[in-house]
Amino acid sequence: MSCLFCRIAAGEIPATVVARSDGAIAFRDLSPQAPIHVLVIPTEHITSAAHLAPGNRSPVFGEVMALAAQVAADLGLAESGYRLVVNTGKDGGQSVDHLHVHVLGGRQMTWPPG
Ligand code: DGP
Repeated sequence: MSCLFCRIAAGEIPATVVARSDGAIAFRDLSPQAPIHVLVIPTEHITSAAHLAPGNRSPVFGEVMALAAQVAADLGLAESGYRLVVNTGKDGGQSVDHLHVHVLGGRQMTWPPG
């Protein structure tokens, strides 16, 4: 298995896991860009948001988004707010080719993003 996040999901590479659900796993980002920075991934390999086919893939992404919201709430971000980011492809700044949602919080976010 060569995909980094597949290996994290399989427990082959250590990560600080903060939550799991059926089909998704959440763990701390190795290089945090905010006081709270968690990645939420589907346990099955999906390369990017661009690879979500209409219909059959939607439940998986729904599971990922539901876990992202749960993690944000569990980490105390529900009231203050937070940002969910899905970098997609080269221009989107995606560096790991396994779909992931960044959960960023604990500081005021700025707009536009860089
Ligand atoms: P992106 O640039 O959107 O593809 O985000 C990839 C993120 O993955 C980036 O914020 C750093 C994080 N990351 C890369 N390698 C590892 C790792 O081995 N463990 C963890 N926990 N995070 C990683």
